[in-house]
Amino acid sequence: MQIFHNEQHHLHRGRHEMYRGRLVPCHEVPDRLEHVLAELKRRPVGPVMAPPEPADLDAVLAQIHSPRYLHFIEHAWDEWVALDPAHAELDALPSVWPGRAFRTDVLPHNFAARMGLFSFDAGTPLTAGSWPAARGGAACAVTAARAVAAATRAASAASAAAGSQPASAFVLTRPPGHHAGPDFFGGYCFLNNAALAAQVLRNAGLQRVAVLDVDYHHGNGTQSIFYERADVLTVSIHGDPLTEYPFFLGHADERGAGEGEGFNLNLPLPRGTGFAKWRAALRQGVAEVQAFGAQALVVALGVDTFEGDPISGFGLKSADYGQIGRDLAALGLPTVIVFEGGYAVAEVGVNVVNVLEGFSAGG
Ligand code: SP5
Ligand code: ZN
Repeated sequence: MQIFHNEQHHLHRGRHEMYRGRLVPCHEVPDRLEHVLAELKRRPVGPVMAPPEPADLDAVLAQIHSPRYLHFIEHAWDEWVALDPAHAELDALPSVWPGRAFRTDVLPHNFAARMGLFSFDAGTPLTAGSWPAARGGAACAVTAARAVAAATRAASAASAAAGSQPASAFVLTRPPGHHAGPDFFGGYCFLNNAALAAQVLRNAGLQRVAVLDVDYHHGNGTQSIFYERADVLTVSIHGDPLTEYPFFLGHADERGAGEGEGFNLNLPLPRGTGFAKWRAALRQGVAEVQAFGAQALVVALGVDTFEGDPISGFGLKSADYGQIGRDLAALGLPTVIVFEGGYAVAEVGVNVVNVLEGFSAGG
C-alpha cells in the first residue's frame, strides 16, 4: 500500500473551538498525524511519499466544490488580517449563519457574514495555514486516487494473476474532509478529500465508486456532494444524529434523491455501541457496496470510534481495528483510504496502522 503524506498539514493549527459557551483547545491537532507517521515507521505497510501538487488540481476541486466557496476559502485568511492586523494572532470563527428563511444566493460584502454563509459550526477555526494545509491534502487525495486507478488499469492490461491484491493507497492528511460540503466548511473540515478521491476514480473511467465512511460522525459533506448521483454510492456508519454531531443529517431514511435515489445508505448506531454491533453494521455496509457493483472503494477512515476518544461515544478497542482492515480488504476492490477523525491523540497511530495492516494482510 502506497502512503501519500500531506507535508503541509501542520500549517493548519487551530487554537480554539466553541464549546458550551467557552473557547476550548482544539481536538484536531497536528500531533494526530505525527502519531500515525511515527507508528508507520515502527510498522511499515508501504512507502511514504509526499507527492507534488497535480497541475490540474483547481479543475478537480471545482468538480466537488462551488467556485464562490473555493474563492472565499482561498482568500479568507488574508481578508481576516486585512480587517485588523491584530487578527494575525487570532483564529477566525463564524458567529452568524443564514438559518431558515434567509437568502444564500446573495454574497454579502461583510467578512463575518461570508464566514457564516460558507460554514455550519463554530468548531472549525480558520487559521493562517488552513488553506495551504487543506489544499495539500486535496492534492494527496487526487494523487492517491490516480495512482490506484493507474495500477488497476496496468493490472487489468496484464490480466493480473488470480489472487494478487488490488491496488490500494492511504491518504495521510489533516485537516480531515468528510464534513465539508459543496460550499461549506465545518466539523474540522475544509475540502472533502474522500469525495475528491471518488471523483478522480470516476474521471479515470471506473464506472461505479463507493465511499464507505467509518468515522464516528456522519459524513454529511460527502452525502450532500453525491446525494443526487447514481455513479457514487455513499454509505456511512456513525453515532445516531438524534444525539450525536453533526445532528442535522445522517438518519436512516436518507436514501438519495433524483437519479441518486437508492444510492445513499446511513447506518446510525446509538452512543455506547461496541464492536460486535458496529461490525454487524459494517457487514451491512459492505454488502451494499457489493450489491451496487462498485469497481473501486474510498474509505473515510476516522478512528474516533475508539473507546478512549474524548469527543465520541462508541466502544471499539485497538485490536478491533485490524479486523476492520480485514473486512474492508475482503471486498477485493481497488481502494483509497483517507484519514478523517480520531482524537485520542496518543492512540490514533496504533489504531490507524492496525486498520492498514489488517487491510494489507487481506480478507
Ligand atoms: C472529522 C471529525 O471527526 N469531525 C468531528 C467534529 C466534531 N465537532 C464537534 C465536537 C464537539 C465536542 N466538543 C467537546 C469538547 C469537550 N472537551
Ligand atoms: Zn469524526
